[in-house]
Amino acid sequence: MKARRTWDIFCSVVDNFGDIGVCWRLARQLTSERGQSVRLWVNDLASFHRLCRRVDPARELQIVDAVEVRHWGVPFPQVAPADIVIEGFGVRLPDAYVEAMAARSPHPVWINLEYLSAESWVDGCHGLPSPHPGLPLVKHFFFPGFTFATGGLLRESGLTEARDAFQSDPAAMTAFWRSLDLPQGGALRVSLFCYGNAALPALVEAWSSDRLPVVCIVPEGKALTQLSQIAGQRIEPGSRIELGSLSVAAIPFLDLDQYDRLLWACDVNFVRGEDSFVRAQFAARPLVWQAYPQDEGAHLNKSAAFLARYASALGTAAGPVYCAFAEAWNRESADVGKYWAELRCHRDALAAHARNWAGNLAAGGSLAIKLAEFCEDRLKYPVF
Ligand code: TRH
Repeated sequence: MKARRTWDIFCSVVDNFGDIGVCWRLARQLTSERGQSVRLWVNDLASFHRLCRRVDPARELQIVDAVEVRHWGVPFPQVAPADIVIEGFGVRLPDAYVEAMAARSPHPVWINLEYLSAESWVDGCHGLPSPHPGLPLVKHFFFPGFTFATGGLLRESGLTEARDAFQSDPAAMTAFWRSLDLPQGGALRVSLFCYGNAALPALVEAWSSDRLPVVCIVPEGKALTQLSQIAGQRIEPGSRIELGSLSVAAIPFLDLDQYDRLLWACDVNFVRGEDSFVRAQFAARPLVWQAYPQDEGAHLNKSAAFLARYASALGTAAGPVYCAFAEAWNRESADVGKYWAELRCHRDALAAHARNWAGNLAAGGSLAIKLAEFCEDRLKYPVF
């Protein structure tokens, strides 16, 4: 019998969607699969609403999928801290709340949920404690990752079955494309979710002049804005433009579960950041990842670490060209245009590999379950 613990998850949306995507997935899974009592504090409910339409941006307190969703405003209300406190991605907790944590008996388990990286140092840092400099509290670092020594990846139970059922059901696929007002069949379907990328014009050029027709499906956002600039015309969500062999289909920003279906339905997915990156891997379709651009090229190390893992089983033909393309995409180099024609010749190998990769991802374990167990151990055997 699992203990029903209370959780406070703190999420600060800065300028993108990954933080709330991850925190929302975690909150949902802890309640639905572990029966936990979760309160999710979010500073920006409007961004949250774009991922989950049932969230009302105007409400300070609401219950969504059994999660208590609270607006994280200023001043922060006086509340009793939960058994387990999660700060999403190093966000700073309200001072009064931290003081209340120190005054509580027993002290809450305090976790900093970190960003995902495939770099090997993560294995040694996952789970490390960091004592508070002035209060009797210890924070633990919890790292998602690809090996069993890390916290694993967020994966709800039933994900593989739901994906396989969708991908093997032509009627479901047709209904999905119809819901987006897009016809089915014919061209290679590519979804595009990226940061502004100086390599995009070269990729668009390669797609438009290729003999293989490509439909590029782009949710509203930075990629669509850049595509509009490249095309020299504003492309509205719901509209479609033709550029030689390339057809650009602009769609609205989808909610989280519909976005999953887009990843499941496309032949290739360009993704970014953290959460879409993970979901594209679980989609079992070839992916190209753009790491969140950081100063001094730290994102290039992240991309290289992932490629070293991902491409190792791709074989000597497809592996090098896949890596060359993905590196060029992250370096924002026009070389992507040069590599595209070669890359798409390896479509079958890439598709087979994506399927195997998705199957092997379970090796690192399920993040929500590992996190719940990690916290339960610390509640049973507290440090202070
Ligand atoms: O939005 P992001 O760029 O978020 C990033 C990353 O988390 C990064 O690590 C962090 O440092 C930075 O923010 C501040 O990319 P990410 O992580 O893929 O998050 C996008 C979320 O949006 C993901 O949960 C999927 C969701 N999404 C939809 O729900 N519908 C859509 O149509 C699209 C395109 C995305």
